[in-house]
Amino acid sequence: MNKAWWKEAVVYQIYPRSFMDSNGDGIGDLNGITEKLEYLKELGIDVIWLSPVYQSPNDDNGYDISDYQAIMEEFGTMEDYDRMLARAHELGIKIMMDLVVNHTSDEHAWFVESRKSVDNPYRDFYIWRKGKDGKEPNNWGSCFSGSAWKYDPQTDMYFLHLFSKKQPDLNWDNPKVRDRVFEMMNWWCEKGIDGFRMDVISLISKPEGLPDGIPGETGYADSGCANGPHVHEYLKEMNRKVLSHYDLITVGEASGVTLEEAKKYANADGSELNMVFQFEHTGGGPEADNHYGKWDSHKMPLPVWKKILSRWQTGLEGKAWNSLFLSNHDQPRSVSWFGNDSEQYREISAKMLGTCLHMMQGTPYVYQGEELGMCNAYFDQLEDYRDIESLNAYKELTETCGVSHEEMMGYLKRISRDNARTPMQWDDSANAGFTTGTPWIKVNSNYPKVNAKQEISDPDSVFSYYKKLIRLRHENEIIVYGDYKLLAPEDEALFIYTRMLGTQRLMVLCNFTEKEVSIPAEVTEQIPADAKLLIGNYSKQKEEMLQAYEARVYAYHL
Ligand code: TEU
Ligand code: CA
Repeated sequence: MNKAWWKEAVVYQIYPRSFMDSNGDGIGDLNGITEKLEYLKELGIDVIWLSPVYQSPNDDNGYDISDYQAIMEEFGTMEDYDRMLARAHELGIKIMMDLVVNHTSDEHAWFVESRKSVDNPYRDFYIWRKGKDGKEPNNWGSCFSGSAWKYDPQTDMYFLHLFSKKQPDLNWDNPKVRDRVFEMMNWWCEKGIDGFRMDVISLISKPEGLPDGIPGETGYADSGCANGPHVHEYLKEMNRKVLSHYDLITVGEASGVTLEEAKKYANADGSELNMVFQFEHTGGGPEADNHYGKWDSHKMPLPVWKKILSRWQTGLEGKAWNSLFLSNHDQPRSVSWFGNDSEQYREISAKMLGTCLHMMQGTPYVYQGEELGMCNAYFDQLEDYRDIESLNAYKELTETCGVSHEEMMGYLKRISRDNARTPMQWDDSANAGFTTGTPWIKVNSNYPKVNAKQEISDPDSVFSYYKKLIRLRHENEIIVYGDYKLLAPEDEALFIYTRMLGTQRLMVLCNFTEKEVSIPAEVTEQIPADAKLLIGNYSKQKEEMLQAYEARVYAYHL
């Protein structure tokens, strides 16, 4: 068992735009975060993953960066940043920066130079190609709809953008690009930051010759850039030139990553990253059953979902390290998607989901508001949405795929990224206490009931429950390091697993339905009479039954 602080840590993701507005302009900011650090201390988390706060024209809310060494004006100044970092450190909280280096903004100085002429020194910082028969160089689609190529009349060539037109992809095959990125990373490390979450790092190495792919419903093909030919070589170089010089926590966002690939990215030998985010359990893997990209995806049957998570639990055991998450700023709210956000079951199912995830092996990530059981936004008007992915997809699917307005509004209500981006609900005052001005995106209307102020003082709240989950992880080595084993894999309602460390055992029991379900005999037999109930989301248990969305964790010795 190889111990490491980042294996024992719990990470909290902040989406700054929606966290806390300190100056009434309706936009969350750095001083707002500093104000709320005590709240995070109270929750007990160890690390903050800060979504991008760099200078950006905000085509994709900061994931389009125009200067990596400057702070977005709306968020504050570099002095505000330094104050936030210092205060976090005083409280024993580490800061992990979002590193977005698959692409920059088209307003980044490198791109402004690059597009000027074919012999500009920055030309090869990006991926430029001639058109083919008056059309795009290949049939790749952008993740945000349409072609992944944009024509630039200045030099009569196209540039590649896997995301928006304002997010040109960097050319990682150019050693100068790598050096500039590593230099910038070292600059942040010297400032004293504690780690990096690396945006779509699995996409940085493009396949040789940029070949066409097989087109889908929209006429465009997946780029096939995931886990490209040189990605591991580049990450090893990054590790040598940056990461290995500091004591950092690193996680690669790796859409399209397979278990075999993850063993390389997150190799226990420390040659690349600490861990990756994989997306198979959120519908991004071979088990997904959708055809309009993610939009018409369905909640997977529980046995399939258990199989995926268990494959990652056991597959990386001793070889690499897992990250654990159910939500982030790109996903619907976890209680709305995996649980049940009705008035009756919202709290109980949010606690059950927290239990199911936090008792697994890996480093857990809590997305802001998840600890309150915040729900999807359920916006009724297209005008309420802000997210570029949602707005572009609305246009593409209704205009070229024959999806009706009603159908698309339904998809957005379930899956739009804006569901996770409504303001943090701090209290029951106007705008949930997020801003004294007009919020940049609507506040979820359930804030009078669902808010931090109320939950902090309630020992039975989702917040208090998450606090306990986090404390338990810090106090019990078995939760961090124990081996994992799935029980009753075919059970359609219950997710049951054990954790094993020496003679210690944990038995984790979760009911994913609103029905009462009996616990299989093979499971009850294993739990000795003197087993201790470590945590549970009901005040009264029934011996052989799990109640609606009930979760229990027993601890015992063999
Ligand atoms: O997301 C990467 C990614 O794969 C997204 O396309 C994701 O699949 C989608 O948002 C799910 O709906 C990262 C960031 O997390 C995201 O916010 C950025 O927009 C994107 O990269 C581009 O930087
Ligand atoms: Ca503000």
